[in-house]
Parts: sequence; C-alpha cells; structure tokens
Amino acid sequence: MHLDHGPHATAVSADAHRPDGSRRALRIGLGGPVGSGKTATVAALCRELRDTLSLAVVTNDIYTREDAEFLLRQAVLPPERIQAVETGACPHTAIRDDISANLEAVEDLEEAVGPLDLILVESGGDNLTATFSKGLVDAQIFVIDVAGGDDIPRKGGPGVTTADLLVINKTDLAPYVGSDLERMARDAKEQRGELPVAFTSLTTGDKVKPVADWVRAQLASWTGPVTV
Ligand SMILES: Nc1nc2c(ncn2[C@@H]2O[C@H](COP(=O)(O)OP(=O)(O)OP(=O)(O)O)[C@@H](O)[C@H]2O)c(=O)[nH]1
Ligand SMILES: [Mg+2]
Repeated sequence: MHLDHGPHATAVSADAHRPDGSRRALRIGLGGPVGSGKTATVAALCRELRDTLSLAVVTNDIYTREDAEFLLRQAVLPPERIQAVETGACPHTAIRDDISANLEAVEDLEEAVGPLDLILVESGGDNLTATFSKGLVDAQIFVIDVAGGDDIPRKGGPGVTTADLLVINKTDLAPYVGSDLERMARDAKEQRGELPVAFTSLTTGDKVKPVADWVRAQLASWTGPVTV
C-alpha cells in the first residue's frame, strides 16, 4: 500500500533496491495516442517474455477496466499479475502528476506476486504531450501508428522526442493509408537524434520482436553490476 504521495513518490523509484539488497522490478511505461496499439503491444510482450521473466502489468483507463479485461480475456498472464487503475480524469494526470494510484498498483503487485523482473505500465490513450513521471517508471516507450498520419514524428512533442523508445506501429497499414515510412523514419531521427525507433506490425513479420529485444537490453543493464 502506498500512502505518502509527496516527496516519497520520487524516492520510490530512486531507491531501486528491495530491503534484501536485490534490485526491484524494472518499470517500463507505455504511452501514446488512443488506439495506437499500446494494449496490443503489452499483450504481445507478455506472450514473448512470460516464459523467461517474472512480469506483471498495470493498465490505466479513464472510466473502465477495458484494457485489463482484454488482457485477462487473452490470458496473456495469470489474473493476479494484471492490475487496472481507473484514472477518472485525463490519463496523463495519473502517470505524470498524481502518480499515487499507479505507484500503489506496482507496489501491490510486487508484494502480491513478487519478486518480479519487469512491470509494464500502460497509460490511457492521450495526446502527444503525455509522458510518465520518472518517479513512476524507469524507462518509457511511446507508441504511435502509421494510420494516425505520417506527419506525427515531424510534429514532435515530448513523447516523440524524449521517450526512451519510439514505436511506430501498424506498418502493415501504411499502403492503405498512404503513409510514407521512410519519411517517418527521417523525421523521427531528426527529432530524436540517437534515441531508438522501432517500426512494428503486430499482425505481420517480426511482430513485437524489436520491442521485446529492446526490453531485454534494458533489463540486462538494469540487473547488471550495481555501481555505487
Ligand atoms: N493492422 C494492425 N492493427 C493493429 C496493430 N496493432 C494494434 N492493432 C489494432 O488497433 C486497435 C487498437 O489497439 P489497442 O492495442 O487497443 O490500442 P491502444 O493504444 O491500447 O488503445 P487505447 O488504450 O484505447 O488508447 C485494435 O483493434 C488492435 O487490434 C497492428 O500492428 N496492425
Ligand atoms: Mg489500451
């Protein structure tokens, strides 16, 4: 249970160790516009990683538990590893400003089913300005899709420019919506410099593999030797 929502909120993430000295679970946030494929990416990541890692998921919806219910129906993880947060307001408030309900959910999961290697936190769909508080997650993925318009990377915004990984999803739809993937790659590079970009289609080809590989690399450095 997380009760102190003040300065303690950042201390939780800053103190990345459990009382026994082991590292707590790596927390990765997934944000991005409505319908870009966040839940589908979370579901695919669970299927890809669940055999080798101990993981859990927190979903955020404004008034419902729909994303959690989708993941439960798909049986991507045992039910006790999926928690829903009903934000009741703008999704970005619950992941950036008052993160208490989300912190409580991740801490409850660690307590109930831990020790965990990884917790994925899906934000409710929001606009291009939504980012996670560093007090809630250790790294963030911003998911956009080619059907939202190939000018989205050029438009920038904190999600596109600063997320630790930018995922450009639904590449299978590019020919149908007239999106120019090379232009999206060029614009993303211009906005992000050396920060990575993954093009995915969850229905064809490598599916979620580029994202799963990135998550594994994050975990490798998270659990690597601790430098004090
Ligand atoms: N064609 C295609 N459809 C996809 C892909 N990824 C997701 N979808 C579909 O896009 C729709 C929205 O996907 P979700 O994963 O629910 O999107 P979301 O970002 O979680 O949506 P919100 O949580 O409501 O913001 C669903 O019908 C998915 O099946 C993809 O790579 N290709
Ligand atoms: Mg969703």
